[in-house]
Amino acid sequence: MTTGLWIILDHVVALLSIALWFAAGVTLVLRRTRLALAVLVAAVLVTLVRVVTVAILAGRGWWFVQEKVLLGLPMLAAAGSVAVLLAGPQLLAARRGRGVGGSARGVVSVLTAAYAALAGLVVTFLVGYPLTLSTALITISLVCAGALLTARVVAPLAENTADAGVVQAPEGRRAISRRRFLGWTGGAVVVTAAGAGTGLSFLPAESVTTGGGSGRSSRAAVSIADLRGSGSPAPGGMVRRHVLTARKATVRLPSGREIDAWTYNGEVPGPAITAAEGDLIEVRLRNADVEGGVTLHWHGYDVPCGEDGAPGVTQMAVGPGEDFVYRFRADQVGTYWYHTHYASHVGVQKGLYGTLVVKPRDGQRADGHSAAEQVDLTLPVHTFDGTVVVAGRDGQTQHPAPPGAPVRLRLINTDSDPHRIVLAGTPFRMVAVDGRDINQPGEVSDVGLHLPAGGRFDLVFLMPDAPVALVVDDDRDGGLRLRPHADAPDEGRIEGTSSLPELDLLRYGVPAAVPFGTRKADRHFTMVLDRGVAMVDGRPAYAHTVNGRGHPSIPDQLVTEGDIVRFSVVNRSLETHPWHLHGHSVLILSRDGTPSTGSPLWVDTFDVRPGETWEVVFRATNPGIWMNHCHNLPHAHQGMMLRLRYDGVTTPFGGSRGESAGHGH
Ligand SMILES: [Cu+2]
Repeated sequence: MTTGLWIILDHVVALLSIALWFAAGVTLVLRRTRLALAVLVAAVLVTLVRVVTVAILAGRGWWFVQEKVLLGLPMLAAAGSVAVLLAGPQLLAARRGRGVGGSARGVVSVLTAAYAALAGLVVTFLVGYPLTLSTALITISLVCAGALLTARVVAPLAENTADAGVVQAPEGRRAISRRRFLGWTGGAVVVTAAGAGTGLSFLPAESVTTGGGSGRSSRAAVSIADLRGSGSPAPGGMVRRHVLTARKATVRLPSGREIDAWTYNGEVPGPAITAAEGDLIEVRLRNADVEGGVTLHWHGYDVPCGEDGAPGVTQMAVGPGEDFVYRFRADQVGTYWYHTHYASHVGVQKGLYGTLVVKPRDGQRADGHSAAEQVDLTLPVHTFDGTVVVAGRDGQTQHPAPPGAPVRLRLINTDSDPHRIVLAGTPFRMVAVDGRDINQPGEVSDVGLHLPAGGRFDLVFLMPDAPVALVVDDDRDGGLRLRPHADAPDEGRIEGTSSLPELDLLRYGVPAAVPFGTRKADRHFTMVLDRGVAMVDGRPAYAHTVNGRGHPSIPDQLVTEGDIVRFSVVNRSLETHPWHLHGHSVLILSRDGTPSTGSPLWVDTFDVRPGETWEVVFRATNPGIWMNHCHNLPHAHQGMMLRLRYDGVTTPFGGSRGESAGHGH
């Protein structure tokens, strides 16, 4: 069973235990003695089951259980034990016909166990990892406060009925005054602990984490404004000039439907930027009328930091009437894309994106096909108003492809959620992932491909003498069709795609040498992804968090140029998080402890699904301050975003229309 399923099962068992402890308390109050005894036994048993589920989760990683092991379960174990010791004997006696079973103490102790069970689950949902002393103090105080209040409410009720005779006696009165004294003292302790916990939560957090490396800056400061791209192409290369004007426009989809879009040059996707290796790409971005601002981020392309398009970090957002020129050498071959990085959760979805494809200079690919012979389609996958569209800029979803022709499909997921891709009707090879070639990709067929948000897959095959269908999300009516000749039937073999197994990229292709040693890292950062209450852009929110915090309160990760840097990315939440580091590709080492055994897998976006733990590594060779975030863009907007900062690099762009002021990302 996957860790994600164990997380869900543990939540279910926790909910059940809460319900049973409360039911035990209520049946005790109602003096349904037999029922109360049965429910109490059930509550204890389910609590023991919970110990098992938590133990199994602990085996998957400490991150998944820390607050349960250190706070939730001990609290429930303590309160539950007291409840069993106080209420149990009375209930057993009542069952044998002696006494009425539910004393005030018994009721209070059982209900306190219920509060403890509830508090444990609330802490998991609202705070999660890491557990802090502040959280523990506040939680325990609240449970104790609940116990004290319950004692005040329940005790007189119980006494009025069961112990009516005793209360009037002098020793009864002494007991009451002793209880009052204990109540006030307990109340004072609880308020003090809660106050201390609350105070601790306001302590300023670290602003930088060093990942075990040096934190002291010995370097002369470099401004991001000076980390700009090369001014000229490589020998033999040319300058590829573009002007992209961001403006609102009405755009017609392939289906014929018209939508209100935000566009580059009035088109969605924006102009296709293509270049040959060694060319210089120069793009002037203008903003006509997109309020707030726009930028261009070259997704997956390791440009110099000043060209990266991260507002408030590498530049100011380009407001209406303003412009900005990006310039960088096309020295990475492959399939990439560009998009706005300002309020990108809205802008990209509305159409501010386009494709960037760089081909080898000599026209020959590693796979031996001549570039000129290929049917070469660049295909962003984008969802408009709930409809998934797979089409190039011509909007066509039907393409001719002569039998025997080498075909390359460049799939780009421009959405915030993953897509499942099936290529039906031909075997194929996945020759590149995120623009980087796979070593000796084997031929596959009848497999599903999991394309993360922001990710790219290059698929290559020889066109058969029959139609080929590209099916997205198992929707047989959508997607793309290639036809060998005009009178070929429309239908490829597209039935039953949902049952095809998923191709595991960690076992695809053949191992090869990597350019640096990956066993020892100079710095190691762990990012635990979850949901929880956190400050996001200065406001409290039910955020998507990294290590319990939201943007911009997540500490910067500090690296030094040349460092080997390792990330452990852990997903405690129930949603998929496509993790994306700017300015670098990362090498996948393992998923859930299982090492990558196929081709070296270099990616800029990797999907961390619920319960998964990924280990990746990269060498810090591109100085700057780089966004490091979830590429589910609404998640990033709701806090799941931080910065990787090279020692000595500074930014002058932290002011208005920066990241904090405008949620730019
Ligand atoms: Cu996410």
